[in-house]
Amino acid sequence: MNLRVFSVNLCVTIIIFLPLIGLFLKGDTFKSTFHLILHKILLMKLAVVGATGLVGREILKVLEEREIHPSLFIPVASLKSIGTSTTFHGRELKITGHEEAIRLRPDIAIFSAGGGTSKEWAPKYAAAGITVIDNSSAWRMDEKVPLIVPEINASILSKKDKIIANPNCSTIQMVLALAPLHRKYGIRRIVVSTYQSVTGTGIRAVRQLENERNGIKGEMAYFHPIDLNIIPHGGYFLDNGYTSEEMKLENETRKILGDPEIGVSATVVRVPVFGGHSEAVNVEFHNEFDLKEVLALLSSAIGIVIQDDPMNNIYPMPLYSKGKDEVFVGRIRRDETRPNCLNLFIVSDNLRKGAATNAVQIAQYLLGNDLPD
Ligand code: 2RA
Repeated sequence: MNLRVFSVNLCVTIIIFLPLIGLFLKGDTFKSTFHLILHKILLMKLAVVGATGLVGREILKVLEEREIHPSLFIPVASLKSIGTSTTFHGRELKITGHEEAIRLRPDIAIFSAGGGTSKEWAPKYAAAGITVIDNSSAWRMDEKVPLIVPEINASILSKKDKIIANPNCSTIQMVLALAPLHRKYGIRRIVVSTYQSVTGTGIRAVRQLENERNGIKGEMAYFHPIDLNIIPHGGYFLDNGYTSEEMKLENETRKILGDPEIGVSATVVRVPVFGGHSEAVNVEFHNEFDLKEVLALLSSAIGIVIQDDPMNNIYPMPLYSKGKDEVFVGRIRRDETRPNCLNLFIVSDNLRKGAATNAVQIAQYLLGNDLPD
């Protein structure tokens, strides 16, 4: 269906039904419901850039699950996808190009189309007054760009922020679990080894693993076979011997937790799984901790699910995190070799909380809050 026809239909439906809702709701309830509907449904226009990619498709799914119905929804993708279509809330919508998307002036554009596209186009959307939530690494370490995990630091957002960065998947799940512990005990140092799903590399890597499992010779996303293997190489190698993916974990963690003194040492490993990223994390605190209190802090943290009953074989695993929004934490135990040190195992679906869900949560925060100037 044509974008315009879709949005006109939706507006007409809402205008007809609003007075009917008013018959059942009185006074303030009606006013606040009216305001909510007006603000969140009638006025909100949303674009998703990279709508046909692995993360883009997940963003559409998360928006649908959360019953977010923008008055105008603009799926944007690269030149080769223009003219094709995608389905959103059961409606088929044509894929649009950037110029047309900017002309339609969405309130928010969620980008998930790679660093090059974000570098080039995010400033153009922002200059047109559109707030960009960017999933790539293009803007994350820019001092003027907030790097947001809503449960931790959405309160730093202001109306001036026209480009907002979504952190890397492996960072999001780690900091979500560590933030409540950092607030209480102060993190001195983190040593993390990751076991990252092929979905983090993209559709070519998913196909490589599928092909290898099925004995089919096909395109290689990695230099090496990934099935029956693990590859200690995520992103590209830098002069210091670390990979770009490792440095993201190090730098982004410090920025989100707001503490440049935290030491982070990361090793990123790609493993032949589809479901999510796993992380073995060793954390050293400035202050003493009590293990029961650690469990209590994690249990009450929003978005965290504790799976920690090893005697009954209960611990987080990527197979079971797939399609879920939570971050799963288990194997919580003291590092007995050093004071104030804790070990944890942290698992989450990198396409969900690690990308799509976090981006949609940022959009929801923008819509649900009157940001300061
Ligand atoms: C990965 N950097 O390698 C990706 C996801 N953002 O898993």
